[in-house]
Amino acid sequence: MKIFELWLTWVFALIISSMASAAIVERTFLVQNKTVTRLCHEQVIVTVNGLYPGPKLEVTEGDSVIVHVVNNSPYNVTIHWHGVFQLFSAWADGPEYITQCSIRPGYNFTYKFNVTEQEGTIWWHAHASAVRATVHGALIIRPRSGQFPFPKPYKEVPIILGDWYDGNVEDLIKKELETGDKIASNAFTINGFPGDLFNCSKHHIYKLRVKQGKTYLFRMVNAALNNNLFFKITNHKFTVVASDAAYTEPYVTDILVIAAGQSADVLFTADQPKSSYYMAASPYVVGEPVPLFDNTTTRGILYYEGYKKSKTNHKLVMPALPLHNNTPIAHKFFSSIKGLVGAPHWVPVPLEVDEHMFITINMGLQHCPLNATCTGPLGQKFSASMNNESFALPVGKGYSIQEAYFYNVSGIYTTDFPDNPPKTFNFVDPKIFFDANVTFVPKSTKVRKFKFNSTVEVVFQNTAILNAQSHPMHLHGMNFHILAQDFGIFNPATDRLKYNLVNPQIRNTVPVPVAGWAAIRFRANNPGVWFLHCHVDDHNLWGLVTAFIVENGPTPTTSLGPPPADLPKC
Ligand SMILES: *[C@@H]1O[C@H](CO)[C@@H](O)[C@H](O)[C@H]1NC(C)=O
Ligand SMILES: *[C@@H]1O[C@H](CO)[C@@H](O)[C@H](O)[C@H]1NC(C)=O
Ligand SMILES: *[C@@H]1O[C@H](CO)[C@@H](O)[C@H](O)[C@H]1NC(C)=O
Ligand SMILES: *[C@@H]1O[C@H](CO)[C@@H](O)[C@H](O)[C@H]1NC(C)=O
Ligand SMILES: *[C@@H]1O[C@H](CO)[C@@H](O)[C@H](O)[C@H]1NC(C)=O
Ligand SMILES: *[C@@H]1O[C@H](CO)[C@@H](O)[C@H](O)[C@H]1NC(C)=O
Ligand SMILES: *[C@@H]1O[C@H](CO)[C@@H](O)[C@H](O)[C@H]1NC(C)=O
Ligand SMILES: *[C@@H]1O[C@H](CO)[C@@H](O)[C@H](O)[C@H]1NC(C)=O
Ligand SMILES: *[C@@H]1O[C@H](CO)[C@@H](O)[C@H](O)[C@H]1NC(C)=O
Ligand SMILES: *[C@@H]1O[C@H](CO)[C@@H](O)[C@H](O)[C@H]1NC(C)=O
Ligand SMILES: *[C@@H]1O[C@H](CO)[C@@H](O)[C@H](O)[C@H]1NC(C)=O
Ligand SMILES: [Cu+2]
Repeated sequence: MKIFELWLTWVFALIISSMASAAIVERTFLVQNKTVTRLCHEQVIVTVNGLYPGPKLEVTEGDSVIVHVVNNSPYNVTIHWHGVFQLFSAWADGPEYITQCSIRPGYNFTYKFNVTEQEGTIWWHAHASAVRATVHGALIIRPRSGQFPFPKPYKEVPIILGDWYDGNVEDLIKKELETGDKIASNAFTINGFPGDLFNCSKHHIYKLRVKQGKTYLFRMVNAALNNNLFFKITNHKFTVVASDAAYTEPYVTDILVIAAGQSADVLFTADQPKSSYYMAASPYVVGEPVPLFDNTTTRGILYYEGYKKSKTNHKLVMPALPLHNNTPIAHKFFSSIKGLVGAPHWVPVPLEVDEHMFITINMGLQHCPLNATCTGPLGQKFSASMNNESFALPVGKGYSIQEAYFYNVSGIYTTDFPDNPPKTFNFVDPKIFFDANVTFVPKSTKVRKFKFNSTVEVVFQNTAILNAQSHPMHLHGMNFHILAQDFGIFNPATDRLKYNLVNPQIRNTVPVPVAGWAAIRFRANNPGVWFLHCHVDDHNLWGLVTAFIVENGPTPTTSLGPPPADLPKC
C-alpha cells in the first residue's frame, strides 16, 4: 500500500513536471510619470505601467523572460533583476555604467534572460540614479515541479515595504549630491501605503483579509531606498522558509528584519481569534550619533473573515516594535537563519578557496569643491568607500565597464581594487569617528578580476569612521554563502573556526553587523561584470561600490557573448 502510494506520488509529480515545460514570459514595462496623492499632497512619481509598487513579474523556474522597457519618463532608466543570476546573460543585468548605459528618455531596450536554478521571491528595480525609489516590484519564481519544500499555502500575498519622499526624488538626490548632505524619507509604506499614523492617510492603508486557520505565503521585499526595516503583526508569528530566493530551514519568529535589498518568503498562519490586528514596519538604524533618519512607523490592517466589529469598542493593538537601534534583535534574526540542505537548488559551500579578500567599509568625506557650499559634516561632502577606494562611475566616458571590458577599451576602469585595506588600525574604535588622517578618501574606478570558476572568500569589515553603521552588501550575478557574522574586528585565527560550512544561508545581500564583520564565499562561475554595492542608496551614490569581473570559461558556452544589438549607447 505504502509503496503504491509512493509510486502514485511519483507518477503524479512526473505528469506535473512534464506538463509545465519552459515558457516565454513577455512583458512591456512602460516607464512613465504618474500623479499620486500621498501625505496630503499630489506628487508626480516615476512608475512602471502607472503602478506603485510596480507590476509583479511571475515566472516558473527555467522560463525565458523578455521585458520591453520603454522609457517615457524624463530620467535615464535601467532595470535590474535583483537576485537573478543572469547566467551567461550579463548584458541583461541592468546597473547603469556597469553592464550598460542608460535608456534615455524616449528610448527603449529589451531585457532577455532565463531564470534558472533558483526559486522564491526576489524583485526588480530601476538601477540608475535613485529612480528605484518608486520603480520596483516583486519577481516571483515558482518551482517547476509545482512543489514547495513546505506545505502548500492557501494563498500567496506579495508585501512590498518601501520608503516615501515628499518631493521629486531625483531633485532631492541631485541636491544631496551637490551639498554633500543626507536626506531622509518622510514615511514608510506597505504595498505603497503609509498607513493611518500619517496625516491625510486614513484611507491610504494596506488591508489584508485572511481566513481563520489558513496558512499564507507572504512574499516580502524591502524595496526602501535607504532603510532596513523591522516588521511585525500583533499576536502572530511567522515562519521564514526562504531568503533572497534560496530555501531556508523553517525559522519561527515574531519579528522579521529585512535589510535594504533583501527579500523573504514567509509562512503566516491566521491562528488567532477572529478579530483585526495591526501589521507595522519601522526602521533599523544604528550609529552613534545616529545619522539623520526617518523615525516613523507605517502600518496596515490584517482582518479575519467573518469578524464583525462589535458594537463594544474594539481597539486594535499596535505590535511592539523595537527601538530603531535594537541591534540584538536584528543580529539574532540575521544570524539564526540556516540554509535548507538538499532543497531544490541547494549548493554546498566550496571548501577550497582560491582568492581571499578582506574589505573594509568606511563612511568618509570628500573635500567641498572650491566656491561651493557643502552642508555635510565639517562643511564637507559625505563620501563612502571600500578598502579606501571610493568608486566613481565612468560617467561621460562613452562606455559601461562591461562594454569596455568586452571591447578591450582602456581608460574606463582599472583592475587593481585591493584585496586588503592600505592601513590597519582599530577599525571599530569610536575614537576614529573623525580622524582627518583616515577620513578623506580619493575617488577611483577600480575593480577586481577573477578567473572563471575560482572560489572567492570575502570578509567585509565595518569601521567606525564617521559613524559605525550596518551596511547591506549586495552582489550581482552570483549568490553567496554567509559563513559567519559577528561584532568587533575579524580575527582569521579564531573567527574562521566559527564558519558554518554545513548549512549556512545562501543570499545575494548580507547585512554586515554594525562595528562588526561578515564572511561570505562564492564560486565565480558567471562570466561578466558584476556590481558589488551597499544597498543603502546614499552610500551607493557616495561610492560604496565596486565590481567583480569574472573572466570567460574555456568554451563558448561558458563565455560572455556579444551585447544585444539594441544595448543603449552612451
Ligand atoms: C514628468 O514629471 C516631471 C517632474 O514632475 C516633469 O518635469 C516632466 O515634464 C514630466 N514629463 C512628462 C512626459 O509628463
Ligand atoms: C522600441 O524602439 C524601436 C526603435 O525606435 C521601435 O521600432 C520599437 O517599436 C520600440 N518598441 C516598443 C515596444 O515601443
Ligand atoms: C534561454 O534558454 C533558451 C532555451 O534553452 C536558449 O535558447 C536561450 O539562448 C537562453 N537565453 C539566454 C539569454 O540565455
Ligand atoms: C500632521 O500635521 C500636524 C499639523 O500640521 C503636524 O504638527 C504633525 O507633525 C503632522 N504629523 C505627521 C506625522 O506628519
Ligand atoms: C524615535 O521615535 C521613538 C518613538 O516615538 C522615540 O522614542 C525615539 O526617541 C525617537 N528616536 C530618535 C533618535 O529620534
Ligand atoms: C572662486 O571664486 C573666485 C572669486 O569669485 C574666482 O576668482 C575663482 O575663479 C572661483 N573658482 C572656481 C573654481 O570657480
Ligand atoms: C580583447 O582582448 C582579448 C585578449 O587580448 C582578445 O582575446 C579578444 O578577442 C579582444 N576582444 C575584442 C572585442 O577585441
Ligand atoms: C594623524 O596625523 C598626525 C600628523 O600627521 C599625527 O600627529 C597623528 O598622530 C595622527 N593620528 C592618528 C590617529 O594616527
Ligand atoms: C585613504 O587614502 C587617503 C589618501 O591616500 C589617505 O590619506 C587616508 O589615510 C586613507 N584612509 C584609510 C582609512 O586608509
Ligand atoms: C567548476 O568547478 C567545480 C569544482 O571543481 C566543477 O565541479 C565544475 O564542473 C566547474 N564548472 C565549470 C562550468 O567548469
Ligand atoms: C543619460 O544617459 C546618457 C547615455 O548614457 C548620458 O549621455 C547622459 O549624460 C545621461 N543623463 C543624465 C542626466 O545622467
Ligand atoms: Cu541591486
